[in-house]
Amino acid sequence: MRHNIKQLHDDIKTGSFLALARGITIVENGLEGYEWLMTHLRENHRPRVIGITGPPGAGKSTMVNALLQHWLKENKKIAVIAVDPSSPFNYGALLGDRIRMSEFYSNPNIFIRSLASRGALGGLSAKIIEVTEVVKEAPFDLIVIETVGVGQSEVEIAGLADCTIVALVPEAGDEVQTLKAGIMEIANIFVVNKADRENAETLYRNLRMLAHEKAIDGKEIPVIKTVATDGSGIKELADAVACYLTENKELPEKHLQLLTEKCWQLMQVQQMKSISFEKLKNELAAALKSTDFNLYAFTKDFLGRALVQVAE
Ligand SMILES: Nc1nc2c(ncn2[C@@H]2O[C@H](COP(=O)(O)OP(=O)(O)OP(=O)(O)O)[C@@H](O)[C@H]2O)c(=O)[nH]1
Ligand SMILES: [Mg+2]
Repeated sequence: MRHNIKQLHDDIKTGSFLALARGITIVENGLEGYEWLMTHLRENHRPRVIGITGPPGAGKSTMVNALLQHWLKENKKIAVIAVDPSSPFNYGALLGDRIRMSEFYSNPNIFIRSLASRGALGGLSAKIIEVTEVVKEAPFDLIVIETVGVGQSEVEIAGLADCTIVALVPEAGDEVQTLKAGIMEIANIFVVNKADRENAETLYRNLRMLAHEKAIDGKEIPVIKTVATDGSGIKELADAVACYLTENKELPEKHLQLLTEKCWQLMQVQQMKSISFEKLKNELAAALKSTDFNLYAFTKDFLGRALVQVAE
């Protein structure tokens, strides 16, 4: 088994899409080889990650589609991870995604994978960090992650991405003033998509004003108008992304936050492995017989002994 997973890892590194797809499945489902793979990833191999988030139906997939066409002309090799919205209302759009992106399925420079956002209530798929780490092993120039901007996911994607694009549509024009502070914080580039619609100009102006107010050291977040369906503004968007990535080579502070949280979770999982439910139950049953039983003192004592075992 160890040999097989090592071979799979080597094949991922040399660019086999088949191996990558298999690797993702292993990681997503915690199959045999999962731990070996996760502990053998190269930390410093980092294709840049671009996050695209925004409300349902803002045109994110259409935009990714248009960006792919642009990047393909530059001979780039790209992976797209689409995190499926779990809401049944998005099911139709989901099928739409498949159809729109299907023209790329046979392209040797484009790898597309959908992930279910199961489990993580309103947030990104619990496995998205691991899956991204595996995709980073493959020789891509860029990795694009599309998520629906609801709840926690926008914040998480900012931790995962080197550059976060927040896509908004004219329908949101009047709401910009009330936009959640969170979305302002995570956007590295704003896109006003569906610029062919009425009120696009209002949203654009409002965002520019907001970007001006929130400028850091005189640097404003770029706001770009696009019509993803006909490709207008896509070149400008791709240029803005390239420019941002060139100017920001360091890991974003939010990435450290995300990794710390992840590390914390991994430690919890690791720690809990040393705790047998049966043993806990038996010891608890015995301790309960004592007249001075105290659950909190018992827990502290039990955990202390379990941790000593982990350390050993
Ligand atoms: N008029 C117009 N329609 C657009 C534009 N971009 C996308 N659309 C349409 O908007 C609809 C939703 O587009 P998607 O790309 O599926 O949007 P999405 O943000 O990926 O949607 P979810 O993934 O479900 O959140 C589709 O019918 C698109 O054809 C645009 O610039 N102008
Ligand atoms: Mg989509």
